[in-house]
Amino acid sequence: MNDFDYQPPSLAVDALRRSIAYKLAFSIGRDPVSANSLEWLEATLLATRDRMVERWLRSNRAESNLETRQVYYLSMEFLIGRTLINALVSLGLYDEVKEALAGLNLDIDKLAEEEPDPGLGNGGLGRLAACFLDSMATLSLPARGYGIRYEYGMFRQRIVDGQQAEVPDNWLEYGNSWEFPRDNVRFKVRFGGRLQFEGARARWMEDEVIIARAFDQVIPGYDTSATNTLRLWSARASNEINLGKFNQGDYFAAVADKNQSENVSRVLYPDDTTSSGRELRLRQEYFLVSATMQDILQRHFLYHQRYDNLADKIAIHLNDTHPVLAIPELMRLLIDEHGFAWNDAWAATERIFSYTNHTLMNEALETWPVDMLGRILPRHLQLIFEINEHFLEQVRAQVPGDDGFASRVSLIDEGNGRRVRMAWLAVVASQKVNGVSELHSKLMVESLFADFAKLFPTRFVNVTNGVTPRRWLDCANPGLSRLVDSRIGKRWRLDLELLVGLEPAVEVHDFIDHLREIKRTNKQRLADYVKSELGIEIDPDSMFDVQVKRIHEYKRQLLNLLHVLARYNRILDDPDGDWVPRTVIFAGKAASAYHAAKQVIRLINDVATVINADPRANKLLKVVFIPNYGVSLAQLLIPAADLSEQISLAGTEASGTGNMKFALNGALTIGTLDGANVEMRERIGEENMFIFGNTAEQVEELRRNGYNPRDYYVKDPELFRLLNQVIGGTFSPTEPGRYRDCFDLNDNYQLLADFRSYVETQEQVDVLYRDPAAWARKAALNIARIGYFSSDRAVAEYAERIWQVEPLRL
Ligand code: 26Y
Repeated sequence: MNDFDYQPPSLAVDALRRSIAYKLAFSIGRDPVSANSLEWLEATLLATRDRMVERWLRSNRAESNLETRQVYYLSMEFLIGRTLINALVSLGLYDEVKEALAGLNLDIDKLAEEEPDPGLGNGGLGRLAACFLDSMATLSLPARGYGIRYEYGMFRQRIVDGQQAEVPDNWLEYGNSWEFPRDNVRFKVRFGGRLQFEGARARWMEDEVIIARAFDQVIPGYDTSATNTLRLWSARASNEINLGKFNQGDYFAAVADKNQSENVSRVLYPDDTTSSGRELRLRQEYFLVSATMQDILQRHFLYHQRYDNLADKIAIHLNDTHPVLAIPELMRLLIDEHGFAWNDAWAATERIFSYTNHTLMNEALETWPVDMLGRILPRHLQLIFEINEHFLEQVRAQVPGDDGFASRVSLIDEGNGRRVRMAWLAVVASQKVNGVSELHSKLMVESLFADFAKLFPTRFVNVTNGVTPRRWLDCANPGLSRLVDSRIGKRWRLDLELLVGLEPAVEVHDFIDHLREIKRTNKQRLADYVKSELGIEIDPDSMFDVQVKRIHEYKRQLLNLLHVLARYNRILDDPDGDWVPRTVIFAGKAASAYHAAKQVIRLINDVATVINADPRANKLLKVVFIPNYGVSLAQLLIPAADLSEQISLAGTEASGTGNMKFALNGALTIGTLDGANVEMRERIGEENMFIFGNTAEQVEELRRNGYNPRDYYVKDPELFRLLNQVIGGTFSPTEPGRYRDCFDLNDNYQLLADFRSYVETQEQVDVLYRDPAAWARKAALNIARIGYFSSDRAVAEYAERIWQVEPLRL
């Protein structure tokens, strides 16, 4: 049987069952009688993959049309999550495969949980890239993603004695059935060495060569035959072994060298928001962009047989500054390899690139020491200097006589041991630069890029983030999806704003009751998980108050914990009070070298130990830290939440995307006016969210006037008491000094300034929760009004305003 020619009957359950069994026998070599669940899963993946491939080939054929302009989305991170269920949902085959597997005595959902979850990203930025891939395919855009096939993704998090322990994530251990290794797609990536000039062209006398090998992953669009590609690069040593050393008899050194070069794609930097500045990271970034740019140029030439129309035919998007070396790499390839004059190469480059900024925080901005860059990438450093010279010449003409301005915008920071400012390079070379929420984009042009906004007033735009409704509602919350279908039909999956059609239903008792039942079922499912993973009983009738995201000071998990402690004290003070039972759930990883964040995890667990064991309180309050947050856990947690904690210091969270996923799943938000929360409030309505705390302007004002956290500490007795408890060791009796330095004296993220307002707002949360129907009605309004925050809308904006690309006609 040839699956490729196999037409509609293959969609039938019976045919699916046969092709799964066929894969089991002929691709895996197993007898159904003795196959284990991993082998059945593998067989199911392969049978599913076959059904994606035909569409994929058709899409690729359509892309080779000479009129088409291609988008390339470059990202050091793609957090795509598990693929099977999402792929089946996209193909419209979920029910059929479920039935086919049931016929083999297998449960599809149990099987699907055995699929490894590739954690090739840290958090929001990587997950956004994955949502965008899904949307680009669904909108039939001619787009490809490029990234690195890290052998080890984000570490797995264990909690040992209350503390985070990092365990390597060997996700490829049992192979990856979704990928197609492209043994014939290989590019050389060079490092080090020296330059020899012939006019404007440089010859790079090579020193070290690494081979980039392509692995392709199919990205199906939903309900369309459009199917895109995510191409991930893996490093291979250029010579299997270093022959020189081998001949000298040093077998060990020869093999060690090979391992050294392959380190480039070994492991993801588990470092969210702080720029780590290590040499291997620079090499990774260059490895991604060099292979990618060579591949892009090769494909372009294959289609067009010329390079002079490059800027008409391709758009390259930089997901943060991490792939910014693509800019000098394109210049290098055009000048040194394809004979472009400098000005022509620059003219093309300036039209090709666009860049998304994801943070304004100083410590997260990438800069590289000039020395290091010159040693590893001499030609690129030299091109960056040239770009800078041209740019500063233009600056001096535009803003004459202001050396301060010129040194501020210079690509080279002369003050700081001489470093290259990667964000500046991205801005200078991009035709568009965007922030990820209205507030963030506004602050971006007022602060970080203020000087550049004067030079290039039309370059800066906003594209508010979005999330894919396929994964975050359809796959994650089948119960709610079915309820929505029953009211407004199924098309919301392709046009999320259709959810407004639910508004009339919020007044319908039956609908609201249904919504509550679904939430209850999702909460029970999570409670079962917590019981089986952690041995902790949580009550699905208590309010599930959830904060899940990377652990970072600016996100203020500690503020959440301060509220927990206030509540605990109040319960102890009045044990017979009429309390609303709550389960406060945390999850998230801390960067492995981020001490303060790791202490937060430890404190959460210490507090949990004390509260959960206290019979005076533990019927009314429980605290759980669920280990190893990632896409899969998010799919379980988010649909089970009643309350979504989005409490970052105003002006620090660029957008947030979890905030959108929670609202889409019918949780109410308690949050500050930060990132996309601001726009959520505009659309959902202030009365349907719990907004508290200082605004970004007030935060700035406090800072300007000399913020003094002590004032709050001494003036607020409740705060005074609980801070003293933490610092004094109430939650760490075996080591009373453990949290002595936990609260940073400067309180850089102004927890204390927002504490009172937060606690008062939490009281209002309780009031509403006592009225389940009123709560559910607001939850329904959140769902009905969240449609704007679809990644389809975001990607359509990119396509039109930034990339100028159109959907493929298939
Ligand atoms: C430099 C390097 C080690 C590094 C690696 C990852 C630096 C930053 C990051 C990740 C940043 C990130 O995830 N940013 C988040 O991007 C989301 C998508 O735009 C936003 O919603 C979120 O507010 C922002 O923190």
